[in-house]
Parts: sequence; structure tokens; C-alpha cells
Amino acid sequence: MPQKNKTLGEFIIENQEEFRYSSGELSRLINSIRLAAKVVNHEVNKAGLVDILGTAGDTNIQGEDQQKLDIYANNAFIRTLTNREIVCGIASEEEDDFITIKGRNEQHDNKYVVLIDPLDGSSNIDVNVSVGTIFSVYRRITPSGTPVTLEDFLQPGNKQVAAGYIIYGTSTMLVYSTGHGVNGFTLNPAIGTFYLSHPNMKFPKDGTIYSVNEGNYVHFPQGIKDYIKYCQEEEGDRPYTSRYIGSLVSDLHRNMIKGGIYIYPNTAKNPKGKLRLLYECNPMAFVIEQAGGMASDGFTKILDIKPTELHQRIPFICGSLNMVLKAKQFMQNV
Ligand code: P6P
Repeated sequence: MPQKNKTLGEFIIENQEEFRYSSGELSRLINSIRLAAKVVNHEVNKAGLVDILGTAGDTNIQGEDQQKLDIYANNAFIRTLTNREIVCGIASEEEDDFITIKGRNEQHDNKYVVLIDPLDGSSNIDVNVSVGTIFSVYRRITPSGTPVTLEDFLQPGNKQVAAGYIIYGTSTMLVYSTGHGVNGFTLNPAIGTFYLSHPNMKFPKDGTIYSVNEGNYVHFPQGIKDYIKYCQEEEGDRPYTSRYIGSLVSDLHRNMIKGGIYIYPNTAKNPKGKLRLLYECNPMAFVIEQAGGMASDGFTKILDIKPTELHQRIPFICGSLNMVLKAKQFMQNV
């Protein structure tokens, strides 16, 4: 068990050999995420103090108003990832198409693609609710030296080489995995250093919290309706507690610590689900499964789904293993 209070930098150096590719590349990749996280954290934490709230007037491909912090976070992560000469392409919720990045000498020889939701839950910013960044990392599959293509981004989640999230909450944490378990680092803002505060995080196999927007109940698939009623029955450790923040990173982080299930099924407004497979569900599923939890669309493991488009949506049921298995039973028994 890694000892607490180690810095993120020390942790990366001590665990470089776990990264099955060139050791130095992981350091540069995670260090660019770390830098961007600190830059975004600084702005998020002062959002209420300066006129950075409110929509920037633009709308993203999702048709959602872009909060100014969305744009700020998107630019911060793209800038730091670009400057580290390790990434050949970036896809973002805030960008209609992926961005091609050239390496040294204008060559297309960087090896990784990164997909990000730069500020998930940003509609919560002006009501002071925690928001987060979600990131997913793959090794490119098209030949080095050629421009990155859509194929490099449409890999199944089980091909991720690293993934994680930053939660800008009562404290700012970076939680990530490179396929060898999950570790959480808490930022000491006074000195700008992340410290290992949650070594070897494990998703409790059982829980008594369910997180779903019950406002959409009438449009849920019957199996989800049946599972929610099951959560509410008086029996054993039920009724469960309903906790829904409306910020994926916040709900999942709480459930990973306390145990619980998060459900965003298909609804009338979002017949394919609301959450994005590539830069929300896949990275969160990678972390959840590395911690011993489960992530499904109700029938198939999220990580096994072959993506077909950059911004595709998918139903998302994830969290404590035995709770997700129970929900899947209800989905499959309809
Ligand atoms: P609703 C935020 O917009 C988000 O993508 C997730 O962070 C959150 O869990 C979900 O959507 C909230 O959606 O429809 O319940 O407001």
C-alpha cells in the first residue's frame, strides 16, 4: 500500500515502471494534467468573485450554453497537453471535432490521444456546486508520422492506458489509474502540491445510495423503474438513500467512497442517454472497474463497447458491483 502524504510527483516516479510504455511519457502526461488542474482550480475557486460566470454566448456541439469557465478549462487543458510534446490529438466535449497536434519539428510523431470533458457539471458553477474534469488516454493506433485520425479516438474503453478525474470540491482532488489500481491525490492550495491522500481506492461492493434524476422517472425504461422501486422498498438495508448532485464527478466520487450506484438511463429528452461514451463514461468506467466496481449500459460493459462517433451518448449505470448487478437483473428481466 503506497504510503500517504507522498507527493504526486514522487508517486509517478516510483510507479513509472507500471506504465507499459516509455516510462518518461507517463510522467509528462500526468504532469500536464496536474498543471492544468491547478490552473483550472484557481479559476473555479474564484468564479464567484469575478465576472467569469455566465454564458460566453457560444453554444457547444451539445447545444448547451458554454459557460465562460468551460472555455477557460478547455483551453487550459489543450494548452498544457500541447506543450508537453506527447499528445498527437485531443478530443473535447467543447470541440466539435478532434484537434491534431504536431510534435517536435512539425512531425506527427507523438504517441497518445487524450479525450476530455474539461468542466463536467459546469451548469452548477454559479450555484457553487462541485464540478470536475474527466480525462481519458489512449495510445494512437494509426502509424506514427501520419496525422491522427478519428480511428485513434474511437477505441473501446478497455484500450485506455490511463484515465481519471479532477473534482473541484471542498478540496480539489486528482483521482486516476494507469491500469494498476486507483489512487487519489488532494491539492494543498497553499503550496500547489498534490499529496497522496487516498491510496489504492476500492469501490465498496455494496452500498445504500442511489443517484438518479427521478424527475425523468416516467420516461425511464421499465427495468430502471422497477430497480428504483426496489431501492425504495422497506426490506433489509432498504429503503436506500437518494443522493443526486447533478454533477457526475461529484456523485461518482461520493459513491466510490461510501458505496452506491449512479444511473443515467435513456429518457424521452435523451433517447440514447445523456452522458458521452468517449470522455465521460469510458474514463469513469475505467476508474470504477480498476477500483472493483462495475459500469454498464444496462446490458454490456461500458469498456467493451466499440464507439462509432466522437460525441455519442450512452445509458450509464455504474458503481458498487452488487448494486449494478441487481440493476442489470431488473433491466434484463423486463
Ligand atoms: P440532469 C452534467 O451536465 C452532467 O453531464 C453530469 O455531470 C450530471 O450527472 C448530469 O449531466 C446531470 O443531468 O439531466 O440530471 O441535469
